[in-house]
Amino acid sequence: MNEEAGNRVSVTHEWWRTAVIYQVYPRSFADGNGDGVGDLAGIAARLPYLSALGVDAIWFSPWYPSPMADAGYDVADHRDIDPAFGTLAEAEELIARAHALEIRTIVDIVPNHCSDRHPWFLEAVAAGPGSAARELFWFRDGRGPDGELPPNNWQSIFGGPAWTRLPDGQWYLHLFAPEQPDLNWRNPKVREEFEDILRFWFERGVDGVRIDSAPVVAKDPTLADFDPAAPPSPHPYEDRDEVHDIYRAWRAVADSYPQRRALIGEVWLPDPARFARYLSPDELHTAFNFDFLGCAWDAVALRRCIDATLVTHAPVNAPATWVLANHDVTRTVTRYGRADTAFSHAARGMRHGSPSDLALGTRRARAAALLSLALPGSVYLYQGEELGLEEVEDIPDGLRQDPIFRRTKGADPGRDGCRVPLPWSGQGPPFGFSPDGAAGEPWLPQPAAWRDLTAEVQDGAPGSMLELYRAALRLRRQLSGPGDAELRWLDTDRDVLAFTRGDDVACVVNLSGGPTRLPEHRGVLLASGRLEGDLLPSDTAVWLRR
Ligand code: TEU
Repeated sequence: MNEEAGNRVSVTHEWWRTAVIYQVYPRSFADGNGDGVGDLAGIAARLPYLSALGVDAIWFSPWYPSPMADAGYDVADHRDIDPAFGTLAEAEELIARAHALEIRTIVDIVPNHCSDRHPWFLEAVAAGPGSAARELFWFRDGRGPDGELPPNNWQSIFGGPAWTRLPDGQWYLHLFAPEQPDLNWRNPKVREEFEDILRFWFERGVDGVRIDSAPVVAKDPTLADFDPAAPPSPHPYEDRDEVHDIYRAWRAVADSYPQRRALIGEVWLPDPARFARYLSPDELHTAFNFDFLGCAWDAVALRRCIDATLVTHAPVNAPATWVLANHDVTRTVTRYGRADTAFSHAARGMRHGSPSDLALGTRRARAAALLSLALPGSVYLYQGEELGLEEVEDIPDGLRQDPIFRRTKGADPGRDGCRVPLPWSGQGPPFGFSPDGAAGEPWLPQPAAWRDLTAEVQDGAPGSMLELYRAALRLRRQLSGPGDAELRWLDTDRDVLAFTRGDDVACVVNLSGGPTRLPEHRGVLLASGRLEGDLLPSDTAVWLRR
C-alpha cells in the first residue's frame, strides 16, 4: 500500500498519508546500558528489528532532559536528551541510522507545559510576583481572605485542582501534574521558542513532530470559573480558536524545508467538525484517530466510526489515521478480552481488573490489526502491540509511577500497565530488555508469562502475533491497490465488516458469534486465524485477492 516502496526516504511524496508509524516509548523499549531504563543505545541496537518489522517511521515519545514526573512529558529542555537515555549526538546518530534503513523519524513536542525544573520556571519562581518571567506562565493570586484558595475552580486532567501555590503566596496553573506548569501562549516569547525548537529538530533531520495535547494550549485569559458538566463555548482551555493561529505558524516552519515535514496532532475532541479544523491545508497534516482507538469491538460501532472518520477527513483532504493503542491507554489484548471492549480515560479506573479473556482478546487484536492496516490512511502501532502484550494490571501500588495513580488516590490506576518494558528474549525478567548481568531491574516488573511472548519466541513462529504484523506490513507495501484507494463496503451481515480497497484487495472481519462465508475471491492473502474452508470464523479477519 506504500507507493514509495524501495525509495521511501529520498522522494518528496507525502509519506505521512499512508505510513505505518511505530511508537517507541524510550523508557520501555530496550535498555542498552543495563540500568533497567530503556535508552537510545537500546533503540539503536533494535533498529534492525523495526526494519524487519517493516515500519515506515518511528515516533519517539519524549527523550528530553526531564525529572520524569510524567514520564518525560515534563520537559526541562527540548533541545537535548535526558542523560538516562543518552546524548544528543546519539539521537542524531539514531536519526541517521533510521534513515539509512529507510525509516523516518518523528519527535514528540510538548507545547502546553514544561517541567517545573525548566530554566524558565525556575527563573519565574525566583523572580517573584509581577515579574516578566512569570508572564511566560499563568501565575495568579489566590482567592479568599489570604489568597489561600486557588484562583479558579479548574481541575487537573490528572485529578485534583489545576493550581499549586508557591511559598510566596502566588498560584500557578497546571492542567496536568503540578510538575508541569502551563505555558502562556499569549506571550510571543513562548511562540518564538517553540518555532525555534521545531527548527532545531528539523535541522537534525527529523521528518515530523507529534504535538502533545494540541488543543489545550490556549487559555481564556480571564481564567473564569466554569461548570465542567456544562462548559461554556468557547471552552476556557479546550480547542479555543486561538490555537489555529499557533499551528498555522508551525506549518509555515514545517513547509520551509525542501523535504516537507509532517505535523501530527494529539487532538482528542468529540466534535468531528472541530477536529477537522486542525487538518486544514495550512495547519496539521494528520491527527490521531481516538474515536477508533476507543471504539468497542462491535461491527456496527466500528463501521460507523470508519465512515465518520472518512467523512470528516475528506473535505480537508487529510489522510485518516488508525490507532489501536498508545502509551496512555489499556492494551488492546486486555480491552478486547473484556465484556466491555470500549476504552475511555474516564472509565479506566472502573474497568481496571475486570475479568479479561486474554485468548479471546488476542484473537480480536489480531483481527483488529488486519482491519486497521487495510483501511485508507496511516496507521500507528504502539510498541509491544506487535508482540500481543496484555495490560499489566497487577503492578504493586508502591511501584506505580504514573501521577494519575497518586492524584486520584488510586481510583484510576493510571497508565503504567501499558508501559512495562518489552520482552525480547530469554526465560525470565528482564527478558533481554537489559543486557545479561545488568545491575538494574526493569523499572516496572515484567510478568513471568511473557516468556511465551518474547520477540525471540515469536520470531519465525507460524501463527505468532509478530509474524502476523510482519506479513501484514510486507503485503501492505506490495499491494498496489490500497495506497490511497477508496474504501467500498461490500454487502454483508450486520456483524461482518467487508470492504474493498482498489480493484484487487478486500478485507473481511467477522465480529459475529459464528462463522461467515467469504465473499467471492481469487485467493487468501493473509488471515488473522485459521479458516475453515470458505468459512471465516468468529473474531477473525482476512485479506482476499479479488
Ligand atoms: O496526553 C494528553 C491527554 O490528555 C491524555 O491522553 C491523557 O493521557 C489522559 O487524559 C489521562 O487520563 C498527553 C500524553 O500523551 C500523555 O502521556 C501526557 O501525560 C499528557 O499529554 C501531558 O503531557
